[in-house]
Amino acid sequence: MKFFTKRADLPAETAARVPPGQYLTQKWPVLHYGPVPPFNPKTWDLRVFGNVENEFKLNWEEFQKLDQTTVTADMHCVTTWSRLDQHWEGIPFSKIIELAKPKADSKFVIAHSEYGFTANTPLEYCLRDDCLIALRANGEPLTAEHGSPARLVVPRLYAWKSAKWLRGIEFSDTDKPGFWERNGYHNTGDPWKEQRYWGDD
Ligand SMILES: Nc1nc2c(c(=O)[nH]1)N[C@H]1C(S)=C(S)[C@@H](COP(=O)(O)O)O[C@H]1N2
Ligand SMILES: [Mo]
Repeated sequence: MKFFTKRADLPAETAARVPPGQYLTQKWPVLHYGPVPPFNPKTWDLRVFGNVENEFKLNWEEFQKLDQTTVTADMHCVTTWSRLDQHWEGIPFSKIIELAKPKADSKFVIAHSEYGFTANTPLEYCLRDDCLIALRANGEPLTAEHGSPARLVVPRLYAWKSAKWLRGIEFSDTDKPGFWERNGYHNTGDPWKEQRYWGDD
């Protein structure tokens, strides 16, 4: 079987789910900049902070105990692969909103990951019910390469926004372009509008 399939070679209903310029992949590629960080459950925590009524920090034990949800969503990487029907399990982003109570003028979410990686996302995409902090993918705990123990998943934007090895969520009234956004990638990154690089509308 071929690993990458052009839209033109797909049945119409599958092709309709693959954004322009993307190829369907059956296997799940690993993509990131820099090394894979170790996970230590004794020292791991998630810090939620910024323009909110209630900043908080949860350790691994506390975080895992939050109510979980499942999401099935397609995944689109700007390097042109798309994977359909990824199955995610984890903490719905709405839980973070409920606990943190972002102030009314919060417009952006900045994900903070190990080694200083950040990714900015307009808050509206994180308010959709397909946004979550995933702990499991396709029936298994996240592997180290795919972001263990916890990663953000923002299915409606290119996958570089889905920060692996998540350690912090910041809410902000001003935008703060993240690692890829400062290095040539579009600030929003909607795959259906092909917002890949700086200068794409
Ligand atoms: N911490 C961190 N998360 C990251 C990245 C990164 O460089 N560092 N790269 C992003 C990119 S470019 C993509 S396409 C997806 C890929 O996720 P995957 O390796 O699970 O397929 O992770 C995103 N999350
Ligand atoms: Mo990517």
